Formats: sequence, structure tokens, C-alpha cells
Amino acid sequence: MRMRILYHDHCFDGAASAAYFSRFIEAKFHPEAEFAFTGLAHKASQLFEPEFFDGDENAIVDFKYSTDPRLTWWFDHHQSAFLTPEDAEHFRKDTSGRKMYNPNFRSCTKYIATIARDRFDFEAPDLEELVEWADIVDGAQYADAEEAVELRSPATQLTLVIEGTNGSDTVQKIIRKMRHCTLEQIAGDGEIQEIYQPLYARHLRSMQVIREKSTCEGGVVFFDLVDDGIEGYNKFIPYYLFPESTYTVSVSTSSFRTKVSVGSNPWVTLLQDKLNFRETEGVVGNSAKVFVNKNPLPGELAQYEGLRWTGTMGEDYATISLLPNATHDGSVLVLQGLQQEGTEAAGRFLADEENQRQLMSALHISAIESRSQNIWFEALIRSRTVSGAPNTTTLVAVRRIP
Ligand SMILES: [Mn+2]
Repeated sequence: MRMRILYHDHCFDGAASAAYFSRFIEAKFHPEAEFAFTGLAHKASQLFEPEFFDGDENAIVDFKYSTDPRLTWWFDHHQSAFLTPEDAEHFRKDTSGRKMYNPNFRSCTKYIATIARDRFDFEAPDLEELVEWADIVDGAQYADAEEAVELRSPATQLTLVIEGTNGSDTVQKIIRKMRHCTLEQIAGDGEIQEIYQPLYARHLRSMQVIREKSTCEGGVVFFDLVDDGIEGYNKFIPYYLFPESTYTVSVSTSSFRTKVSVGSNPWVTLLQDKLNFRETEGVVGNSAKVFVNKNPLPGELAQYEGLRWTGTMGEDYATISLLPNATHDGSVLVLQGLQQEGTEAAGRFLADEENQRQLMSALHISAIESRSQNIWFEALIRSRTVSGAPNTTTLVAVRRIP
């Protein structure tokens, strides 16, 4: 039995999806299956050649939908999964139970693993690391710019190889290894190292050039690589070099195009390091958002969980923070609810004079002190919400920010 797996080429999540899916199929449907892999790229012309669907069964993972009747399985999480409304309609009419789409997942690998577990009772504990890293890489969930740029972990090294190698052969070697090996084993493989080393040297060189060419003004990093022959570079480099920057604007060129790129710093989030109450979230739709209390005081909880869905009834939390701006010549007021009900409650809370007095007293701010420009704080509030509208709001905890 021959299973053709079409996957998103030169993408860590695409490769991991292909590997995970093949393990699932082998364990649950076709133990004798022989797997053939084909990498797909986004292009303006025809995406799927008719000869692509040459297996006894054919699957697409982490890539657009196809209406080809020979398509057996489909998994995708991209917003742009359907090329046309007709494709989307074709998908909606499918009754096979084997075509799956959920754009709430950060990675297709995690999506496949979740469906395989929940609907088909398949689990692969040895691939947990693979699933976790697919979510980090595809969802840009790196802890910091160092993790994304210094390439210390095997997963980030493999990402460089997968994205930078020419053709699909190396990617498919990696897919076959991903089925059973740890990421460390794969990245340490002699053949992979041979491809990795020159790509890593190129990565270091691009970092050096970007360092030399960049200017940072008003929080915006700008650089022009047209004269340097650098085609692609790790998009997190500017934030590694300029951690305080908010945006990047760059120009680069290759044989067939000149590209203007605009990006934003995912780690700047208004000096979040200073905050005691931090918003976190598990998998979208799978666990509630919470505020984690970094240093709980007596009587406080370690975390505060809000509504699971907006528009429902219950309690939601929000933070009100007054922080110095990045250049320390002004302040930023941030109102952040776990759901929109919380954000709305925070706005209403601040508009009320009695609440303002209560907040000042909880923060031990005297009337004289309150005229100073440099009082920074955060406050956690709880609001009771009835069918989407907050009604009563209470101050839960406060912190002064030094
Ligand atoms: Mn993906």
C-alpha cells in the first residue's frame, strides 16, 4: 500500500506534520504502508499537479485544500487554506471525516496530534518533543530573541536546515528521521551537520551585515541589504540586535525580486518584564486564559482564570498598568482583559472617581505624591459578567512598579 503525503516544503511544521501523520496512519490504518513525500510551495500558478495524487491513498498536511477526488486525508491550520470559495464549499460538503481544518492551532503538527488522540485514540509519546517544537517554531513562540537567533536548540538548527536547504531531498531525509529520532539525534547526524554548517556561517554573516547596516530611530530598525547579496535572513535578528525596538523595515533583493519587509518585535510588549501579572494562554480553544501571579502575596492566588469564551457569564480579570515608555520620557497606560469584557471593565473602573480613590489608597499613594509624574503601578481587577457585559468590578491586587 502506497501513501502519498504532500506537505508544506521548507517549513519545520510541514515536515513535522508529515512525520507525525505517517506514524498515525501506520499505527491506526496501514501497518504495511510505504510512504512517499512531496514538498509543496506557495505559488501563483497551479498548486497541485494532477500527477501528485499517485498513491493508493493521498494526504495533504499543513497546506491548502484540494478538490481532487483522489485526496483521502487533509489537515491544515492556515487562514489561507482555501484558494476559492468553491474550494471552501467543497470542503464543507465533505462527509469522509478525514478532511480537517482548524485555524486556531498554531501548528498543523499539534492539530494532527490532537485529532489523532481525540478521534482515533492514537498517541505517540516519543514525538511529544516534535509536536512541542512545531508549535514554538510555527507559532513564533520563542521565549526570547536569543532562542530564535542563537540556534542553540536542535529544533532551531533543524529549522535553519529545512528552510535554507535547496530542493526537497534533505527535508525528506529529515521527515523520515523525525518519525523515530529525537531532534538532537537528527541535528547531530553527520550528513545534516554538513548542510547545517555553511548555512550557519551564512546566518552569522547576515547578522554581522545587519548589525553594520542598521539604524534604529524612534524604535524603528531600518536596513537595506540590496548591495550585500543576502537573500534571506532570520527575521528575529533585528530584535536580537535592538531589543528595545518595536518595528523593523528592511529592503532585500534576489535574482527575481526586490522585497520590502515590515515586522514587529514580538518580545517588546511594553516592558512586560516589569509586570507581576502576566497573561498566558495554552492552546487556543483548549484551555482558559489566565493571569499568572509571578510573586503572590499572602491571600493572593498563584493565577487568576477568566472566562473561557467571550460573551458568556462569569468572572473575567483585567490589568490596569501605568508604565514608563521605552524611552523613559513618558508613560503608557495599558488596559488588558483576558476577554474583551475584562478590558471594558478596566476602562469603566478607571472612569469612576471612587474607584480611582480606592486604587490610590491601595497603592499607598498620597495626594501630594499623586501629582508626581513618575508613579507607575499595575492593578488586577475582577469583574462579574452577565451575557457579555461587565457589571460589578472589584480591585483584587496592586503592585507599585519601581
Ligand atoms: Mn504550519
